Amino acid sequence: MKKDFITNNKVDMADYTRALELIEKSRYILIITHVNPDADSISSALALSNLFFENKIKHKVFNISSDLPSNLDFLARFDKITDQLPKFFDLAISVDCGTIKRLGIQLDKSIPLINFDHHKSNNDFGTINIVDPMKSSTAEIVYDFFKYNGLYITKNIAEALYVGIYDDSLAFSLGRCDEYTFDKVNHLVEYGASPSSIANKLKRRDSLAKYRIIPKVLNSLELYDEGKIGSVIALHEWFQETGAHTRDCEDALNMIMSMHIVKVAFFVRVVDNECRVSLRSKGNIDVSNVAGKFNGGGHFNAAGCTFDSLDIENIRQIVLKEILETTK
Ligand SMILES: [Mn+2]
Repeated sequence: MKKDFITNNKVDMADYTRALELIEKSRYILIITHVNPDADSISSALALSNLFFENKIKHKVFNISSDLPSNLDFLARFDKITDQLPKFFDLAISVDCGTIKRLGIQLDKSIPLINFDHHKSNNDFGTINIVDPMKSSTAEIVYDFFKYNGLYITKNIAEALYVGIYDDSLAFSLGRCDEYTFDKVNHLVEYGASPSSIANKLKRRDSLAKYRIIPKVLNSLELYDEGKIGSVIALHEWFQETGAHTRDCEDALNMIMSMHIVKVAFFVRVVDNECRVSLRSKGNIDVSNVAGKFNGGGHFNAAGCTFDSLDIENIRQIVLKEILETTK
């Protein structure tokens, strides 16, 4: 099992061992999820948190904000995630943080950091770096960490890892999903993750507000370059009018991407007093490069960046120009 289950791995196998050794000798561990956390970051953190809890390893799961995706509330130890830093910790573990900025805090240089991630933009900012951009999700990399070290995957851990892989691969629809991904998912189901129950909890608990704001967002659609490029926006007042959360309109971008003619799409909205841009593409268009031009990052087909300016229409034009440059 140890020999053949990760034959496509870019990670140095010895790092899995080193990471576990470091975990075992630490007195208090801080697991850090990224700013604007997604299912992959939270799930990867909770898989580790459940392992630590079951083995009486002192730790906290931290996010800079207390505003977490509530559809993940069924995962074990979700309610233990905190926005308060402990007074003492002698090991930090970041999960799914593509850049050190994504941690949301500045770590003391003397504290060792284990960096679990799958972003192309990751520049190995940790003491131990377990980074592989070919993986569907960070959860898949955390799964490998469990397997390689012979750690037991409980039902709670299996559920968390399944959620991370399922969500980050857009329900197994992205190119980074391969036979190894399905092999892992198969095992996670054997260990107790229920695909139907998880899909129901993740996808079928939407608010009414979501269906009030999405039509507004879709209505803002503009197409360029004979429909190959699409953009949508969300105005600040739409959130106030509908009571929707920022996360409620994220599906609108996937809807635009589902149109046959659209090859690249982006979404501009104001969140927390800055303009956030999400980019998606199909096939061989690298949107992480576009995001990189504006100090953002991400993956080949899904990336993002932020702007200090709140001028949505202006930012729409700036990003469009960059995409036209990239795709011409
Ligand atoms: Mn991820």
